[in-house]
Formats: sequence, C-alpha cells, structure tokens
Amino acid sequence: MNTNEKYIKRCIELAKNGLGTTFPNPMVGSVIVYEGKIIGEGWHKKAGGPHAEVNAVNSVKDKSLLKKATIYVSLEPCSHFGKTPPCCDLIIANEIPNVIVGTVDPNEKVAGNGIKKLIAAGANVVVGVLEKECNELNKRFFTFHQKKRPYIILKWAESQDGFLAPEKEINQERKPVWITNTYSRQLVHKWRSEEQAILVGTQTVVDDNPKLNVRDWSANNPVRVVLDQNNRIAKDSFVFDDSVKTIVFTKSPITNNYTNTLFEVLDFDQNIVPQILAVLYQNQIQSIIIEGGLQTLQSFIDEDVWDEARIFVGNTTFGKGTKAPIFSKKNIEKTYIEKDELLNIRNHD
Ligand code: AOF
Ligand code: ZN
Repeated sequence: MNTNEKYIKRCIELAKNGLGTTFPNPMVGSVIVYEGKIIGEGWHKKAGGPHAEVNAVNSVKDKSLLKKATIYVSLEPCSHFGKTPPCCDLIIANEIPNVIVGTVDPNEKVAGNGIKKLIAAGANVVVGVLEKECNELNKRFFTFHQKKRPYIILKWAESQDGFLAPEKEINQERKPVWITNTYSRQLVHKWRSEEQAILVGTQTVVDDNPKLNVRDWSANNPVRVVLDQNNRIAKDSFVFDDSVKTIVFTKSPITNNYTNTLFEVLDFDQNIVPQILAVLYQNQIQSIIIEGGLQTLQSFIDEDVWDEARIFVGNTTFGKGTKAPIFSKKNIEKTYIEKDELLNIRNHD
C-alpha cells in the first residue's frame, strides 16, 4: 500500500461513521496531511450538514499549514451549491496545493466538474486512489445516480432444506416460526438502520403485523414501504403508527385520518416493480431492504432488479412448506459468512 492509498484508506474509515445517517448524500471522509503527519480529519455526518472537507479543514489548528498540505478525499470535492457551498471553493480559498481523490462523484451536478475546477485553479490533483473501495463504500449512492433506482437488498431466512415457512397445516396457529437466532435478529435490526427504506408485501403485514423499525440497535428507523393494492392492511397495524413515515402502494388511496403516510397509486395491471422503483427514486430513496414475503422477493429477482441478497440458513428442516425464492441467474457471487449460517449474494451486471 503506497502513501496515497494509506490516507484514502483512512478517509474510507472515517466516512463509514456516517453509515445510515447521510442519506440522500454519500458517506465521505477527508484527511489533511502535512509533512507526513495527519493535521486534520473529518467526515460527512448528515445531509444538510457540512461536507467531509469542511470538517477536515475546520479541525486543523494551524490554518497557515494548509498552504503546504495535501487534502485526501474519498469522493471528488463538490463544485455545486447544494444545501452547502462547494468544497472546491473552500480548497481553493485555503490554497491547499495537493488534492488526492478516491473516486469521481456520479452526481450529475458534480461528475468531474469538481476536479476540473481544482485543476483550473492550479491544484495538483490525483484521481482514482483505491477507486474500487471508494465506489463500494458508496454502493447505494452510486446505484441511485447511475441506475436511477435505489440499491436493493433482499433479506430472508430459510430452513436447512430451503423453506421460508412450514406448511400451513403443520403450523396451524400461524405463529411466526423462528428460523434464526437472537444474534441474527439483532443483526437484521442493524441492517435496517443502514438502509433508507424497508419494504414488505401485503400478506406479510396482514399475517405478521410487523413494526419494521429498529429496536435492537440504537439508530435511525428506515422509511416503511408496504404494498397494499386493495387497502387490506388494517388502520391500527403497527406500520401505520406515525413514528416513521410509511409509503403505501395502492390501487386507490385513502386520504383521511392517516398521518405520516404517503399513498402512491400504481397500475396493478402492469408490472409494478418498475413503477415502485420510479416512485422511490422520485422520493430520493437511495437504498431499500426487502424483507418479504415470497411473492415480493421473487418479483424483484424475476425482474433482475436487486443488488444483494442476505440469506440466513437455519438448522431446522421443514420438509414441506413455502419454498424460498429461486435465482435463475448464473452471474451471482455467493459468500458464506458466520459458519455457513449467513449467505451473502452479490448481483453483478
Ligand atoms: C463532497 N463532500 O462530504 C459530500 C459530498 O446538498 P449538499 O450541499 O449537501 O450536496 C450534496 C451532494 O454533494 C451529494 O449529492 C454529492 O454529490 C456531494 N457530496 N461532496 O465534496 C462530501 N457528502
Ligand atoms: Zn462538498
């Protein structure tokens, strides 16, 4: 690992402090180095708040050193006036001579303009240090800007023999049958806090009355998204408590007495997956975790619009029941984590 890579690695580490809190902005870290020593660091904490470079510059005690320093940023410094002024202008105003960038910002408002502006101002700019790692850091943000849809994570638990649930006759009380252990449930709550939204289908809400929030972790709740073509979900279901925003995809919206709820109309005679994704994109939803049920998960797999699948594989066997979703595609990368109990699948184009 060379010197530039070492400091960009530190930028990535800092950026990760913003996991789950920067939406719809990316996670970004920045380090300022003078004579082989880090003299300032910062990361982007929250959309609307200062960018990583601003926090890094502000953390430098002796500002006169900036004129001889190198600033490292995991993402191209911005060139536009968004909720905050351009970071390029800050770098130029402080006369920082060297700028090392992890990767180019895919946001159309920036997309290389930051780099051009810095070069035009006379800075030495290096672009593409640990580029792959910097892109991976912001897989949600990159997917959102490049594919014009949220980053999609599918999550489910299946029995050793590949079932989501046992046969209804066996499970007459229709109580949820736990495939996973308490550790994996806690992990799921952490995952929920890392995504901007969570989606489940109608039947899952009607059967399980899930809260879809983060309880085993102290962090943000995702926006809840539910499918409800015929308005079958009872008004007193947990998904309609007004603690978190809920988006409901329906054929005909109910407008009265619902707070913090957005009804979005879909044409259910057409394929709903692209329609759902278009609405989520318009609502600036950058990532979504889909937690069931079978039909909902399978419809995203069949459309081949998903990026990651996280599958818990339990010790139980059901013999009969609801079969877990099926991947027909070959170009998927499977990794077993946690002693074969958790399978992570990445969908590559
Ligand atoms: C940076 N450093 O730390 C971040 C950047 O509305 P604003 O002003 O917060 O701008 C948001 C956009 O700025 C975001 O979409 C992305 O293109 C860039 N984010 N840029 O130089 C940062 N978070
Ligand atoms: Zn910026």
